[in-house]
Amino acid sequence: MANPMHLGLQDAMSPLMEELLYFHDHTLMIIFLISMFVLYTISVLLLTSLYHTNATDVQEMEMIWTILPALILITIALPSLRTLYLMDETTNPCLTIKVIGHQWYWTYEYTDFSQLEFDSYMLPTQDLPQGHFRLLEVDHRMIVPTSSSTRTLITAEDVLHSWAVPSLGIKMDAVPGRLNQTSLTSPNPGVFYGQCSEICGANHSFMPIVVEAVPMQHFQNWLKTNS
Ligand SMILES: *[C@@H]1O[C@H](CO)[C@@H](O)[C@H](O)[C@H]1NC(C)=O
Ligand SMILES: [Cu+2]
Repeated sequence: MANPMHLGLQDAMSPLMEELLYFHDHTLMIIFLISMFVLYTISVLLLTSLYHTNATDVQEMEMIWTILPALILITIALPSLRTLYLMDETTNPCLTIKVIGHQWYWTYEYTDFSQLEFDSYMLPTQDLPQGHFRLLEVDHRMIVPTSSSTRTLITAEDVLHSWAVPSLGIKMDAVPGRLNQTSLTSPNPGVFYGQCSEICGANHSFMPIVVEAVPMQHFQNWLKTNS
């Protein structure tokens, strides 16, 4: 989750989010370099009388300002496409969980090994245990195992919602009548918070998402006792 006064992106808790953070830093550095160069050029032109020369007519200059931006765009496009295709990949997941958005709560369905289905509502502030996060904690968390990747199928029952967990690098639209697929991997145990990210009505801000990653053995015990 984000801490108070948090600037920038959340720490990466999945390999996918690491890739996204790397791409963000890479692109930001290029933007920074271009901005510095433009700022410097403008300053020089303003402070000196360089623009009285006819330097802009030079053929070589024409070549440079065509080829250089093309090269810069390629160094952004290639890592971007790589990450884009990585996000689409679902490599042998160990289970499938169906996530259904409702006005205004989420439903999770585990149907691989047993029939388990539950609703996940936000905990109202007056019921919040000491030390838990207001407007983020839910009554039933989505539990996943740490060892393998999980396939999540995302859809909605009524209107558009969006299932988003920033630290895992996931944001997927939940569209009524359609299924979206993404893979969720958390190598470490932990609790990850997210929120509905598509305006879906009056209680849009009160349908948070909590994903809890636990070791496989714990996950199996949890599944057994709950189904
Ligand atoms: C999910 O599905 C909808 C409609 O099928 C699509 O518009 C959307 O781009 C998909 N992907 C994500 C990442 O939300
Ligand atoms: Cu919603």
